Amino acid sequence: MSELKALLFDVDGTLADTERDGHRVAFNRAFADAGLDWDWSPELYGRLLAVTGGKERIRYYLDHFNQAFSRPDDLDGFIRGLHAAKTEHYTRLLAEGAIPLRPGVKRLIGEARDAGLRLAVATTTTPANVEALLVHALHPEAMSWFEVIAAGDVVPAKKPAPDIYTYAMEKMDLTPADCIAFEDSRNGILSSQGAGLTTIITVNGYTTDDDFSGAAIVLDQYGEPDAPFTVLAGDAGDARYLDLELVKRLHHSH
Ligand code: XBP
Ligand code: MG
Repeated sequence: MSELKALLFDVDGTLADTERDGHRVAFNRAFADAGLDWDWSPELYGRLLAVTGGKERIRYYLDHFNQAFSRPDDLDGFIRGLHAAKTEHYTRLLAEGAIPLRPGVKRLIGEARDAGLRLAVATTTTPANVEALLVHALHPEAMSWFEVIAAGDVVPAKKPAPDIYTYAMEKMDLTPADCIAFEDSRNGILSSQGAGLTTIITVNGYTTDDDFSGAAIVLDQYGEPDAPFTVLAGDAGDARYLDLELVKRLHHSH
């Protein structure tokens, strides 16, 4: 097994709990702006998360949960417009500081930077959303900390397809053995493992019951020295929180 050179992070659910109080709220605001009476409850949104990508999720909603809606002639353009308005609402929410990073994320990224590890993002969300989260929740200069931000429509097949991780590694001229991935969902780990990556999982409210077979470890959070994680599957040895040493150990043994 080669030495660990890079950490590849998913964004939504992994760096921050963005779905329920961020993306969902932004979708609903965009629907209201457009005069639609659609309301995605937290429960319904959990079901819609079966499909990654906001535009794809709107289409999935129409196909499976709102067949009665009379579709405009240009459905693609209609969805694109709604989604652009949703992105405006979402980035504004983040600029207002509505969504913090999950526990331990800032510390772990700091440890990785201090150790000279390379960083990248591999996500299905829109690039503007990644920037809004990194700048407002991590650090004003955080965009420059990430060598590659692989996001959104840059690959046609979103997660669970492996393409976004493969794209990020190609840009960095790295192989899966050089990297480790951080994910929070079934679609996420299907993507990272499909790209050949060892994967560390932190679950969230929407993904606790997901199947994470093959994960290097499944945690409830990265944790902090004074606020330990709970190990849901796998072996953390004596570790109480996810630090770079444990990341390297998991990379080495998987
Ligand atoms: C995240 C997504 C995204 C967001 C919404 O999945 O599926 O679509 O929910 O963002 P993952 P957009 O964490 O697996 O990357 O509306 O910008 O698509
Ligand atoms: Mg995710």
